[in-house]
Amino acid sequence: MGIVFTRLFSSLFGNKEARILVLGLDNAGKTTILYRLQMGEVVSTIPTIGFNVETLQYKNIKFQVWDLGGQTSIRPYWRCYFPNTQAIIYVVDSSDTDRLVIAKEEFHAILEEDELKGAVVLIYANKQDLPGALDDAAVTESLELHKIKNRQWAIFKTSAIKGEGLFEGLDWLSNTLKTGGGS
Ligand code: G3D
Ligand code: MG
Repeated sequence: MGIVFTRLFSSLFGNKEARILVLGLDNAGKTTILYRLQMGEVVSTIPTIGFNVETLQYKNIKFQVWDLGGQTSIRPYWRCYFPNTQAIIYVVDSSDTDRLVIAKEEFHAILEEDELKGAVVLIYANKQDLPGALDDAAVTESLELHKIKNRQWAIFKTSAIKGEGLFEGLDWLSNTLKTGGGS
């Protein structure tokens, strides 16, 4: 995955600082995906404001990960991480049907953020290896992805544990960013 990633992303943003946010509810598989990219050291910080952010830096591209949901009081601090975000990777536990409504609400709230208006969205319908996992069409419906306006998006079925589907999603993402999305 590391080599694939280098090929797809190394020349993508020139020297411009770029940010890709990896978001979703806790337990969706975000941290697993970050390690799967095998791009180097994942640095975990717990700012005094109290939410954990994992960062993976590859050249001028920062991947930043945190859990959505939970305490509303810390949410304003999320905005520190919004500038220069070209893409959002939204990770869903496709087997956690009880929390899909919350996953949907958190997702649409993030899309409402002004500073993220230009970001391209890649959705990972993760944990496809688990019995009872919803497929991409069902996750599309649950997240009400048809409501997304004025931005490019795509959904991919993944199993972070098995490493399946992640590359296909990143391939779409890099192609979309190359042709001017996420500006
Ligand atoms: P998070 O960072 O979004 O909170 P994690 O999620 O990456 O910590 O993953 C939460 C749990 O889900 C972990 O299990 C992890 O191994 C598991 N997981 C992540 N992706 C997949 C997947 O595609 N399939 C399956 N079956 N499990 C997955 P533990 O047991 O370590 O808590
Ligand atoms: Mg995590």
